[in-house]
Amino acid sequence: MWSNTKFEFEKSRGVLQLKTNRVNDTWTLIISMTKPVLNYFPLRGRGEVIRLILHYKNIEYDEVVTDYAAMKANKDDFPFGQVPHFTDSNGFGLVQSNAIIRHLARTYNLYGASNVEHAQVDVVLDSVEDMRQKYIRLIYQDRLSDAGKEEYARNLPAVLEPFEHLLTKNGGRSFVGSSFTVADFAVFDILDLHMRIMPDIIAQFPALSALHQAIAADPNVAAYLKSDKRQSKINGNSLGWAVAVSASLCTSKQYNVVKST
Ligand SMILES: N[C@@H](CCC(=O)N[C@@H](CS)C(=O)NCC(=O)O)C(=O)O
Repeated sequence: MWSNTKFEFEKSRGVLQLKTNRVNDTWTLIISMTKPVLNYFPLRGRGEVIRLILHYKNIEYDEVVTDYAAMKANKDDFPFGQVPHFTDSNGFGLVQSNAIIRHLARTYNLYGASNVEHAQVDVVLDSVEDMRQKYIRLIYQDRLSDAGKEEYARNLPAVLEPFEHLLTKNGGRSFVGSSFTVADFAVFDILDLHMRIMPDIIAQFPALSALHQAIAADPNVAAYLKSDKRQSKINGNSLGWAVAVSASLCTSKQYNVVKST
């Protein structure tokens, strides 16, 4: 019945239509697909792992810079009054960076190949979150003070050691299974943050350093890292570079720029 039928996809304004060349064919299948949208501040922060995953998978997405007042007023889309907020290609929206990362993992097959591997990915993601909480304290509460940095640097090797061990035990190429999962991107990001403030300590961990290099060398990721799509600001208070830059961005300022990938 369909042997002589030609099919053609046409994409317009986020709608994918499947058309045929059959005479009097009255139907058109419309598959509703929208470009994913990341709503976040114009900085890396908790948006960066999401961006890395999307670029790695070569997924086109739009980026909306958070309008702070609108976010606080919109309890449906931002139930906790915070971003990141992500809308997937089916129009489903959610908050909580780690929920978004797991949703991307399931959507784009970056969650390992079995129940056990999903759990192993979760172990790494939650451990990165523990580490991020420490980093956030250093950046926002201690404001990267010399005393804060000194104590942080003393403890950092013990924090990194379990990551190095897990990665080495799995062969060094990725944390779980034999190819990258979202866990590897989460670790890449937290390492990348630390390489800017304590590069010498990260360099003491060969497997982690090699993973960082391997992810940075992936063609899609490499293109993103050197593109102007990568935010230059790292944190909301602009600390986190070897040299601090000015201007607070994670504040009540309103942003309504729409950046398209
Ligand atoms: N647990 C949340 C934390 C989100 C979060 O801290 N978001 C900050 C972005 S830097 C925010 O929206 N801050 C604005 C506010 O709390 O008013 C997640 O992982 O997404």
